[in-house]
Amino acid sequence: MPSLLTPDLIEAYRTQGFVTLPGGVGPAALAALCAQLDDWIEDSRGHSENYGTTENGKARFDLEKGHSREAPRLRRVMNPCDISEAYEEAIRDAPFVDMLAELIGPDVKFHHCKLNVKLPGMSTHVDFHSDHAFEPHTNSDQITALLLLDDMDDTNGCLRVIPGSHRQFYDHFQNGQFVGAIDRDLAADLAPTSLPVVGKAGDVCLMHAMALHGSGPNLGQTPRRLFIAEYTAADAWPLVKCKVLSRFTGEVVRGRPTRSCRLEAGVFDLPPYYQADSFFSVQGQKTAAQQ
Ligand SMILES: O=C(O)CCC(=O)C(=O)O
Repeated sequence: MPSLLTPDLIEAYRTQGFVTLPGGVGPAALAALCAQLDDWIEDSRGHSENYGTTENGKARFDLEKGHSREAPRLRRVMNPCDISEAYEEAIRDAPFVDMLAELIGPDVKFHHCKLNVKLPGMSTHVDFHSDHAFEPHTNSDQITALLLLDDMDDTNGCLRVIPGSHRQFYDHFQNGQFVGAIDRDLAADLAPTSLPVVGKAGDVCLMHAMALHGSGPNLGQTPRRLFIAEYTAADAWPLVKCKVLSRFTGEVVRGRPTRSCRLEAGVFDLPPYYQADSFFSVQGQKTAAQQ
């Protein structure tokens, strides 16, 4: 298969820790992903607290505080691939999987996925963190694909990434507690150096799992919906119990399975397992049922 990534893009990924490119998914698949999510948002009107069940007993649908029938605030769907053909197909067959295989492949394993939704008026935001801090592996060939389901820019709370931050480990604990985010003062210092992931629906941002990223609330008039899927090289093995377990966790989606385990040197903290439905609670943001 011809390469989907130019040498410049591969170099940008290595130096900045992320690249954004068009064609992450085709138009028909994009329409199917959006239609499914629209249905779930409609359905959420009938619920007043988190609902649905996932493989590890957490709720599948996570509602922001203030959610109501009139103004739904569905902020996250855990592993949509477990309950929707469109999402199941995407985690295996979307072009973005071939793209990321050029960065961490040829042998690639699926880890988990989720939808992060910020409709206009929602206050959900994401404090700066790395995905590695939540799901560390034996080596850092670990990548997060963030597929834009809507056009995104700073007006509707696009993702922001701190370039070069993937070269070191950052502390995500405060007073001995895992808080799922870096220190607030450090975040304030680093935020001005962050770059926005601006793009059109169908574009994908491929981000190193150690890259620090976050995003503000949606202050605009248009939705901001991201499909987020995490993958590792097949010889990277999880060091902790998966917090967002999918029925497809560990499935090899490109290349071949392996028994080998590749170890990379480094020292970092292992996060605890948490029972909270989503990482928004770990970062201190309330759900619909909490006062
Ligand atoms: O929704 C976003 O802006 C980023 C989401 C994210 O970083 C995450 O869910 O780990």
